[in-house]
Amino acid sequence: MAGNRTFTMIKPDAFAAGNSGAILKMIEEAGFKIVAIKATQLTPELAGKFYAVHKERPFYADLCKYMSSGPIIAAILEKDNAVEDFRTLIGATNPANAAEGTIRKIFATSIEANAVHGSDSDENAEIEGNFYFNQFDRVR
Ligand code: YYY
Ligand code: MG
Repeated sequence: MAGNRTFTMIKPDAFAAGNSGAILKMIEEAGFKIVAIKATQLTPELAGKFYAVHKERPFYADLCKYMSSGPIIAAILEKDNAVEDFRTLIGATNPANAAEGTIRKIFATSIEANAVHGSDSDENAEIEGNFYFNQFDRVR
């Protein structure tokens, strides 16, 4: 059975452009409830840990630099079928391929600066949420 939580980040490009509020509004209007949320900034080392699964990929170094380049918002979200429904809401990794009306289509400026992160599995949603939040940081 699909889980009911996912994890997101509003990335440095979207945060710096002042789009965090508009993105959170789209997320809430799509039926996701915020379970935990904070503004923070990654170090390059922490970005490297978060994206360790991509460490052999050619874009890894640039991704870690970019993701630590400015403030972000991290959040745990709750909804039935959360992981899949949130991936649908954000759209394809490359905004050029993202469907009309998706968050990345509206707010992303490039494949790297693609506005938002969304977990790709229930297991990773749990791991990624725990990367940022302890048990006292979330709604119970
Ligand atoms: O899950 P998602 O964010 O849609 O894409 P991933 O394949 O997990 O890649 C993570 C992250 O890396 C992506 O959001 C932007 C960046 N990236 C990139 O800069 N260049 C690529 N060719 C692929 C991904
Ligand atoms: Mg991914």
